[in-house]
Amino acid sequence: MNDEIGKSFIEAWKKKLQSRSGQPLVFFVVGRAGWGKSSTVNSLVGKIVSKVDDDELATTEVTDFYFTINGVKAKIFDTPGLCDGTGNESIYMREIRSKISKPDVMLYVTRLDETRITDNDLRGIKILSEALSIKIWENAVIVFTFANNVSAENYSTKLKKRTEVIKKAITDCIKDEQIVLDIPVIAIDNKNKITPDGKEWLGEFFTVVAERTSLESFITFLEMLTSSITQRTNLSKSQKEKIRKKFISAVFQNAAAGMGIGVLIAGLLVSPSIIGFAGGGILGTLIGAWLSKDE
Ligand SMILES: Nc1nc2c(ncn2[C@@H]2O[C@H](COP(=O)(O)OP(=O)(O)OP(=O)(O)O)[C@@H](O)[C@H]2O)c(=O)[nH]1
Ligand SMILES: [Mg+2]
Repeated sequence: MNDEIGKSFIEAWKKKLQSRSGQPLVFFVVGRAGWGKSSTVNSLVGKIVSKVDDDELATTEVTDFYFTINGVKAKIFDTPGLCDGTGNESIYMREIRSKISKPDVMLYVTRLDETRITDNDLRGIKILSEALSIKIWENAVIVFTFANNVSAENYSTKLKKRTEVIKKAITDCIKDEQIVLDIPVIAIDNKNKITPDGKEWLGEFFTVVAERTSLESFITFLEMLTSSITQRTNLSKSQKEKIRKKFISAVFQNAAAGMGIGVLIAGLLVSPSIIGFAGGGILGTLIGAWLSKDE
């Protein structure tokens, strides 16, 4: 049987691995003090990498810190004070512009159990969009924390309303409806495995973040989090399918243009080189998780 697709996949992937060499994955986390930014990052990566505090800090500087998971280095940018109204606009602009390299993904963290949006939130959105360009929203996910503070009866209405409010604020600021329409929204609760609708949120959270992560960094993102996520939750068939598609696109990029993704998927799932991949290590883990046939 012809195994061209499988072989070229492995080859393209190995080339990608060599070219990336040590560049960290860049996460940018934005939101008000105490609204769960650090907890959200910890939930995503399955490890305490960011300090969770109950006290509010009053720094107004862009801070960054590094952590390593599964041999992959990541960098997180945090902007204390940005959405709290404590800082000076021009200082922020300068700080953000000079310190923040283009993030691979941005988490815009806000509480689900809040109702209004304040001038400080608007100001934060405006500063971000001006300092980093409105393109930053193309890699953004809106994360609603404290989901379980909302009752099961009110949950879906609340989620809908809160989404409208936040999206309207971003639209008013960046004046690009399509970009805002495309921003995925997820409700989570860092103190609970399930949200008030009774569903486990971690798999969906991972999937939406993965979908918004830049294509250049996507393989690195998977290398970092695949074993962690598959150990902590079961992804649904459709979540798995989304990751699989992006994984294949990230490996082949333009090389497989012209061949439909459906054809590639079908070929890869039955490819002897993929199925029998004996390299073990990270390649084996990713193939096992994303390129094995669903039961
Ligand atoms: N119930 C509940 N508590 C949360 C949730 N997320 C965070 N917390 C708690 O809220 C407090 C603040 O959380 P952090 O993750 O430190 O918030 P932060 O936005 O990083 O705060 P700063 O770093 O001070 O800006 C901690 O006591 C967390 O345990 C959540 O989803 N649900
Ligand atoms: Mg924090």
